[in-house]
Amino acid sequence: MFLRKSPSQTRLADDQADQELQLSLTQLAENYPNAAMKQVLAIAAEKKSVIVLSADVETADQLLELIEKVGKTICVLKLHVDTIKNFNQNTLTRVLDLAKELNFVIMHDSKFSDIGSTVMKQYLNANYETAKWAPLVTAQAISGPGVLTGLLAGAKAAGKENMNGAILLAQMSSEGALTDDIYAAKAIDMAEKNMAIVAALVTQTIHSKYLLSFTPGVGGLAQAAKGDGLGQKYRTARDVISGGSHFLIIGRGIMLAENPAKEAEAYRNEAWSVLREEQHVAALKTRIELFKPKQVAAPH
Ligand code: S5P
Repeated sequence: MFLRKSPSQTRLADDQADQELQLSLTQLAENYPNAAMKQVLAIAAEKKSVIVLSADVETADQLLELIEKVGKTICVLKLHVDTIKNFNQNTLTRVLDLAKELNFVIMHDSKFSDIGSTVMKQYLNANYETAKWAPLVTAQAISGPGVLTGLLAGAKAAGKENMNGAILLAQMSSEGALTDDIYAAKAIDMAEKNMAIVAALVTQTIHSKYLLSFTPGVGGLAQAAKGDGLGQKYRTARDVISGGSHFLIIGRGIMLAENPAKEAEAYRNEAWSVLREEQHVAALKTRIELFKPKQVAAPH
């Protein structure tokens, strides 16, 4: 006979699945090779959130207002400070205070793509000296591993060696992106060979055995059906996490909602309820094992 679970049994099973996922994220944080991602994973476990808010607003006031509403629900805030008209040093100071107060890590979406020497200078000097205040930055793989060598050199020069990390784009979300499967495989290989600086990947459908994945192009069913009219493609939170990604990068799906705080919570709960499914927790556990220091056999 088929027995239905009572509401209290369901609640108990959900609580157990929550705890299991929280424990896996915490253990992965302990073993993950990059310091900035360790912090992201610890916050994800604590807040039960794998949501990255892409705060693509146009004024400093809008930015601070959005962070005040949504900051408590996210594990990472992704910024392009150069898309905000009146962003200044005071805005940055306030954003950094909010990151501490509301407990999230900052990712600057620089999409570095030049030769290493230029990237190093951009990382050190552009956008209020990015290397000093953004633990995570994004980079394109198109110019080859020099981009990562440049970022590593920049992190060292800024006194942030072993602290900052690069998020390498292996696949893009936009219509007609040139990041086909062959490109993605090469980018992932490049990332895995440069884990002194690479913290994670931006991917869509192809993932690394080691590095965690962040995925943009996430929206509700209406966004998924229509796109944004400018080439962005969307999938639902459920599709993305079911496909093996770990963190959702969401901009307009939250920003433009009538109630951004409520919408962010809805995305957080949806993503979390998929990630705590057995097969995804098992995949996280496999990564924990891969990163654990190998036991060296004692000499006889
Ligand atoms: O492939 C990509 C990589 C990135 S980082 N596709 C993207 O859309 N992004 C960024 O994610 C993009 O720059 C934007 O800041 C965010 C998506 O915003 P949304 O409003 O479409 O959710």
